[in-house]
Amino acid sequence: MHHPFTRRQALALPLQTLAASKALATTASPVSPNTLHFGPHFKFGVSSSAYQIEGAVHEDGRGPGIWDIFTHQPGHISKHGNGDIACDHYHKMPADIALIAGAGIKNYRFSVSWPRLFPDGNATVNPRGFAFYDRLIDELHAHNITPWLCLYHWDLPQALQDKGGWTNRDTSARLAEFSSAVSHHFRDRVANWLILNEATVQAIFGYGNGMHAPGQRGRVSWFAALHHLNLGQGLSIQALRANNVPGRIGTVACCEPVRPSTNSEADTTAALKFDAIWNGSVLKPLFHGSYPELVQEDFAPLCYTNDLTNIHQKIDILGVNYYSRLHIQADATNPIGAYFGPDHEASRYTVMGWPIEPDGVFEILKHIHDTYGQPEIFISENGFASTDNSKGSGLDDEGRIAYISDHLMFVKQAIDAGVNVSGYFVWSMMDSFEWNDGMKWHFGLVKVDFITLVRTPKHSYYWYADLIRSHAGKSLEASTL
Ligand code: GCO
Repeated sequence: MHHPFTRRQALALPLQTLAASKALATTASPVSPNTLHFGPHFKFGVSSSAYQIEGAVHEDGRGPGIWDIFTHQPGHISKHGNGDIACDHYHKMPADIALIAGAGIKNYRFSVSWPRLFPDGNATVNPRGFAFYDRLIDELHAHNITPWLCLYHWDLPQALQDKGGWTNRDTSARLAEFSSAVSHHFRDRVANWLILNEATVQAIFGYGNGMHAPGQRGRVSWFAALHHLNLGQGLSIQALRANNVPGRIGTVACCEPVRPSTNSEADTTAALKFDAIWNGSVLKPLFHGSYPELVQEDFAPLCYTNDLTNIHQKIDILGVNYYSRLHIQADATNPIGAYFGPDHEASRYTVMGWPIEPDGVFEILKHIHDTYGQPEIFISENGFASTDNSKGSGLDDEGRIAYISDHLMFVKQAIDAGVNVSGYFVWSMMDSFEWNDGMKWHFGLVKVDFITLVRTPKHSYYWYADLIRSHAGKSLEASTL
């Protein structure tokens, strides 16, 4: 997801606490792969997104996207980072897929870049852009890896932003056209389609507080962006269904339990409102066809006849991105009067200042299951930030192993409690461009040296490979019975 917590870290964590928590985070003892059993059909995977890894932003006919513009304006990104080169995945793709295959990972979630496929944001196709994803998908199949294609992970063509971006209702229809064209092209080779990644994060950070591209601020643009993303998602699902796309269709949302920072009335009210936006304003219209009561007034002027019917679509699978609970306080300077505040509950944090609260994943999974009709869910992102280029090799990432195994244990508990969770994808396959934080934090199972672009698997990569191998063994046993 992203990242409130850059701000929260500044609010909540004095440096000593960070140092101590880092120690705590890295000393928790990881669960051995053999004690985590998910059965032979559970899908382990890794996730990435186009702008964060591809680079090659001016190559082969790609057009400008909102992140290209935003990252090159001063003051937006830590240490002037940008995705111009990122991991140079565009050129190193076969080696990267070989790394995924090397760990025995059978599922890969990636996104396609809209500006690479339709550089002007209109119907003009860039065949060289399609050729890149043709090669990527073929390479995945050659390694027996299932592609999970996400259509939109925040990289809107700048040409559409020039017409208002997600504040413009028309962008919803453009997304549906884009989704239709992409699904038509790859329909025979992609079985898992995910429309959006985290509509709320794009709306809040891109169009609410200006921390992400395109850097817009304000209450009106925040709600407009969120509604139009929801609408674009609904229209895209319909377009894929109309195309009779043979695969499964779903989307990805960042779903995290929200708590008030303190038990004051103001913080409690703020937290309820924030929850209604962060979780409710994506899930409720999708599954129930209405916005949560607390935000209905905010969305009312945006909802044209049939919008909610168009958003309310059946999906086959829901991707849940979970990193930690959100702790919210009243904040008069924020457009909705609520924003990230201190967390008085957590005892461990990642170096990024995000609390480590693995039980929160159980809580949110159970909530979604109970509230929204027991959908099939997979964890589409969960991961641990480190700063591994600063000292040492950065390969001994025991903190990441502990984080992943602790979260998996709570995913398992959710499954045992009846929640239909069919997979778990680590964020991320390799270190990559981390939005407004640039290259400061690293989430990868594989280290990327951003100067030499050399990739080196970390300890967590081997641990994950062992975990997957232990399941493969079980599958063999099962099939010989
Ligand atoms: C997000 C994205 C990822 C992030 C990851 C770590 O949710 O922000 O899906 O692009 O990089 O969540 O912040």
